[in-house]
Amino acid sequence: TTQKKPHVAVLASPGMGHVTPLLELAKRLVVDHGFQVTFLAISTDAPPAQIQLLNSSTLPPDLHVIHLPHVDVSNLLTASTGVSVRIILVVRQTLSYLPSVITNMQPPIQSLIVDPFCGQALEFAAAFSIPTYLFLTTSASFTALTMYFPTLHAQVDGDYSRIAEKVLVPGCNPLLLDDLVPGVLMPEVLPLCNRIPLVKGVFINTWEELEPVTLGAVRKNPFFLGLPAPPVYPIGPLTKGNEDEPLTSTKESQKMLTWLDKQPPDSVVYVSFGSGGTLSGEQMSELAWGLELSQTRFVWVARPPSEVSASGSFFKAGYDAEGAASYLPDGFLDRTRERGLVISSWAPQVAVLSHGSVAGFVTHCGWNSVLESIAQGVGMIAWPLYAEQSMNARMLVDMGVAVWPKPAGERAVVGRGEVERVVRSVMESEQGKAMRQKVIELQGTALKALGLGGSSNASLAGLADEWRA
Ligand code: BUP
Repeated sequence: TTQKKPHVAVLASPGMGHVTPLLELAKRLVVDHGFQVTFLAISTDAPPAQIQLLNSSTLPPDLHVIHLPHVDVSNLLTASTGVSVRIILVVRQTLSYLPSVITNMQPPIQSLIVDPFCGQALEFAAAFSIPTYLFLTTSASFTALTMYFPTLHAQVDGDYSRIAEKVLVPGCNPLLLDDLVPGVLMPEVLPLCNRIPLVKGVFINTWEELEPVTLGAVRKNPFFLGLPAPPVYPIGPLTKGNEDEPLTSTKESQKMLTWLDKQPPDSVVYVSFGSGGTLSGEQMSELAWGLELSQTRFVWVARPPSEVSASGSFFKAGYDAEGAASYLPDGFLDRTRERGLVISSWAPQVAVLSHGSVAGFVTHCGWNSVLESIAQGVGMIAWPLYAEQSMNARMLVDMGVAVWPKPAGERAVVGRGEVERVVRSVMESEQGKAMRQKVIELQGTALKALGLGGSSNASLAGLADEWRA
């Protein structure tokens, strides 16, 4: 008997933080569940790494990538248009092609899976009566807050200064207001919240053992049961694999791996602030001094400071020809030549984190980076910069897998002494050892969740069966 092969479409907004987990989900549906998947990519302004990943010849045959037509938003931009507004404009323009793309797909699609920035797609899909699913590429904790947010917003009448210190999402661990403002509690998020009831289900890139309290609350707490909200499916951690890294390889990324091969086991700290993160010049300098004073080996994916690349850094995504060296303290590169490497291109992050010489990660706590670090058993130094990253950082500290350096002074800069302290504590101290143990424990639960019979595996398999029926 030939089994029915359901056809599912996956739509990702631009940026590796979204494309990577959605592509992993697409691969799993094809490889583990025998689906046919069409991956709809928004390639306008996309970083080269994204194009390389999606054009790879190693994708399974039943995974078909369609690049949606390029759009030109230049007439909508002003000198002050920020990166996120630009992405929103690109997505909106591109999605106007979606109805015709969807109607032409053969065989017709069974379901559509979208990431939160492609929310408009839900309305199109509804018009075609196509069941849609959201894939939130963040934590369950952020998902629960998103579901609770309209209630909270109404309670305080949109005035978040009326919230005392903590936000209590029913049944969940308390969240510190300071971690949520600015960047998380903002009225701009409401349209996304209001779209959640329109979907058939919400995928979350997490797993039971990582966020048991929150996942329990979302399923059982009366508040959540009373919402018109669809079921949640924890299916993570879906991260890119080591085998994907050669696809985005550059001369510099090769150099990085060769350099790591020459370092002793567990001796190197890896420093990267994601595709969107930049530090101020002053902060870069303190970080450099701190790394130097710690006398620890390091690889640093550095890009020019925020004063230089404030806007558009997302799209350049680490392809700054000049590199960051000229912004580092005088003589820094010479003095650290023997034990440090600074590069300014796209890094093979999973290959780096899984390398035997790497034992610590200074990270901006983007959710993908967090998952990759845990999946590779590497303890973190949390350095959140924007969006929900402080929430992620707090969770990691509470779980005992990260330390969070404290800024000082009016400009809230983390000083060199503090950098030296946290680097040493992760790489050398008893606290570092305990952290290593804890993160390896979590790594184990991640592997188990994804394996046959594991919770995330079962969660996706159950849904795949439903789609097949
Ligand atoms: Br930068 C960089 N190499 O040099 P996050 C990033 N990555 O492989 P972000 C590299 O991009 P959002 C590099 O491994 C991760 O999969 C990294 O996602 C990879 O942060 C991804 O960590 C970055 O979620 O995205 O870029 O800030 O804002 O969407 O969270």
